[in-house]
Amino acid sequence: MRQAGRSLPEYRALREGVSMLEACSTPELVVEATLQPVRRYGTDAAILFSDIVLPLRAAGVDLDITPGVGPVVAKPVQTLADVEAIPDLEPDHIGFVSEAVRDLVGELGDTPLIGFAGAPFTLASYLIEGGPSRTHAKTKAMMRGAPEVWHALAGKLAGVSGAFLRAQVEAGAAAVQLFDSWAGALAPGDYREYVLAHSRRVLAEVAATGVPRVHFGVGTGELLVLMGEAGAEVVGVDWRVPLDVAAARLGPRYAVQGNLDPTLLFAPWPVIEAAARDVLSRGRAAGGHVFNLGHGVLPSTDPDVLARLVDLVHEESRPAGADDERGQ
Ligand code: 1CP
Repeated sequence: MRQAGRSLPEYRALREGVSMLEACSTPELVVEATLQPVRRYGTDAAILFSDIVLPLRAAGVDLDITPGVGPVVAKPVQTLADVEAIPDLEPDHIGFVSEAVRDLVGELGDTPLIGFAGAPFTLASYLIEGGPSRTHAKTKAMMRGAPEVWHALAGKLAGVSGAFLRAQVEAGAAAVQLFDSWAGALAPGDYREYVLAHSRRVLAEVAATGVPRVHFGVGTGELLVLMGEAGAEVVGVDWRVPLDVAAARLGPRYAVQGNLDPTLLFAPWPVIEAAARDVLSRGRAAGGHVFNLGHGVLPSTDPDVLARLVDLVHEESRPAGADDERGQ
């Protein structure tokens, strides 16, 4: 449940007067913000409190996360010289992340920690557009009009994200997720030509460690097979594609993750319950299923509804014969 913390009063209190990137760079705050939703909901895993643009900023790219907007880049990337000016990510740029991960693994005990990174396309879009974009028009213009600049940028970002994932796994993360949130803007042919090889390089960076790799994007129904081919064991699915349909596309080799529509959490409980049961039952068609929302938790979501949802999923997915010690 990405950004589950944002709907919590204890998260808002923790972040009072502290910018997002400052919070992500302070191990004690990272540990506390990561633990808050786990404490409240008893989820089966924690996701590191950080952001996909953090390693870029740590490497020296001038960017910030602006409240109500998202990542904003001071000098958008246009030329090969701009790409070459982006430093590679060195382990000592992100020592504070490694420290937070090590501390968290100690605090979490048996609860696994999921590390993550942004995929080259999604990161490139922020760098080229200068911030969030609805159309990704400049990004696509660079792909088609200056493919050598595009591939240099995506290659550089594959190196940054791969190094970021590796550092988290080396510090103890038990699984990783690669977020290509905006890849759904691409037709499959463009994904294959301009993106797949770069994302494959990121996932390959942690292949030898054996940690499960989740690959997720929004609106990626037509890309699920390609995203699996990029080297994931688990393919994240947003709420638009029923999980049994996703499973039929992917075949039994892959597990799926998802995919309750986050806006459904504003419906009356019986509606939520029926929808969650439907997700669980469709998920049984896949090689494995990690229950999740189809995208991040909206900040105005009622924490009590999330708690009830987690309890329902635990109740429904409890193995036959398990006793009440499950999840302790
Ligand atoms: O749940 C967690 O807190 C986990 C940590 C986490 C993760 C996994 C955050 C904290 N961000 C992310 C990933 C992330 N960041 C993605 C990929 C997942 C997704 O599809 O959303 C993306 C696209 C971003 C970029 C980003 N950072 C946005 C989206 C803006 C846009 O382009 O529309 C926003 C709003 C942020 C800020 C952010 N990151 C995280 C939090 C808690 C916040 C909110 C800011 C705050 O609390 O001040």
